Parts: sequence; C-alpha cells; structure tokens
Amino acid sequence: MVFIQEGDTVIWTNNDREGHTVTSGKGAGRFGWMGGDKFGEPDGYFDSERFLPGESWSNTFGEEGLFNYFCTIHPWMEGVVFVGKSIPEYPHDAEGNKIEQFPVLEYTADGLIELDMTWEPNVIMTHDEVSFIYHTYDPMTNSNLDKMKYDFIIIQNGAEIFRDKGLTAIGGDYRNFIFDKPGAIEIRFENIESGGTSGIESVSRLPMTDPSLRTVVFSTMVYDNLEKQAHHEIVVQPAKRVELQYELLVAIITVPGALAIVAVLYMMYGKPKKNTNYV
Ligand SMILES: [Cu+2]
Repeated sequence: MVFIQEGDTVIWTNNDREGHTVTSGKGAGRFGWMGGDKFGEPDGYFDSERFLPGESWSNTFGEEGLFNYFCTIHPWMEGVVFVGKSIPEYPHDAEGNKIEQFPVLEYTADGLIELDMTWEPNVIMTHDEVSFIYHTYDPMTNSNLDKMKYDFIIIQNGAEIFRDKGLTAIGGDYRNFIFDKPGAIEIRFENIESGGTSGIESVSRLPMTDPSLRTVVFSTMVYDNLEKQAHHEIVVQPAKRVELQYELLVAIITVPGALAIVAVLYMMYGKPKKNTNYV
C-alpha cells in the first residue's frame, strides 16, 4: 500500500523482464486466478496499458480515496494507493480560512474577557500530541485575568469528543490532546468565570451574568497522519494462515513478478521522497 496526498504523482517503473499493466480495479486475488474464472475487474479510473521492461508509467491522484490496481496480464499482482487529504503548510480554521498568526484572539460575547490561544504544532495531525495553550486578559486594561473557571470542550465533526473543567493559574492554562480522526474541530470554552485581575485573588471583578455570553470558540482542522496510518495498516493486517501449500505455490510463481513493479513516489512539496512498493 502506498500512502500519498491529493495531487501527488505515483510513478511505476517496470524492473521486470516482461510487460505489465497498472490498471485500476480489483485483481483476481492470490487464489482467485488459479481457478481460471477470475481475471480482475478494471473500474476505469486509470490504465497504463502494457508497458515494457525499463519503461515507466505515472498517474496523478487528484481526489482522496482508496484505489486498487492490478496487472491485467498477471491478475494476481495487486496493489493499493491510498490518497489522503493534502496537508497545507499553514493552519486553517474550520471554514478553510488561513490562520495568519498565533495566538488567535477571541472575546466573550459580553466583551469582558479576551482569550488568547496557541496550539503546537500549528498544523494538527492525527496520532500526534497537540498542546492547546491559552491565556485570559481584560481587554479594557490589557491586564491578565486569573483564576478563571471554565469548561473545556473539543468537538470534532459535530460530535463532542472531550470535556473537562479547568481553572487558570497565573492567567493561563493548557490541555494536551491526541486526535484519532481527521476533520474539523472546535475548541470551546464555556461558562467562563474570572476571579479577577492577576494578583488580586478574591476580587470577583467579573461576576457571572448570562453563561451564554461567556463562550469562546476556536476552530481548525486535523489532518490524516499518513506515516502513522501506514504503520497502523501494517499492524492490523490479518494473519494469512490459509492453506500453507497454496501459499508456498503462489509464492514460487509470483516471486519473479513480485520483483517487478517498483513505485517511486514524488511528494507534492519539497524534495522527492522515495517509497518502494512491491506488488
Ligand atoms: Cu504483469
């Protein structure tokens, strides 16, 4: 399986001594072709047609998805290209607007509290820890607001995935989180209640009025971490314990073929990245 992003190009080079094709669709499988009744089913997305030893063929994948491919001459030779959403170099909010700088500033609807938020890394990927770091200020005096009580909520793709209560110390706080899935997220602060300016602890300078006015929302995107996913994919591959003698036979037949197709992959950004994929 090859993992790429939208817009990436995969180049197949024929290093074998016979011709092959790279044809989208499901092949016959390792056992299916032996019966002689299955030769694979092209689905029309792409087709190199037969290319010879030493020749190459490439295809650019414009949309996300999972693409099966096989060789129409040797239908047991199969592979998969997984095309994930392209990862931008800059963070974006859930509406797709580029986030120009950190911290991102938001205010409660009553205008009494300013929340400055930074997250690290700025572009969030699945399976990697992200830190949300935030501070509160009185926007009138620009002084740090301390002992702020709040509910911290993470909503992803419309569903709440995390919630807890917090209390800022020295005017700030943080949460670490690891996302399992890609998609738009909202970081919501609700029921914000500040104990007052830093250093003057017991002064409840900003009494809680209408809780609905004390909500602040930040949004951004989480992207598929293709490398971690590739790793995951290897781990979950089911053990193939089906009929060992067949396994052996197929292995003998397919070994020359297995050496044949080498996929070289050029990533969209920067230096070409090499990736070898045996069918
Ligand atoms: Cu072939």
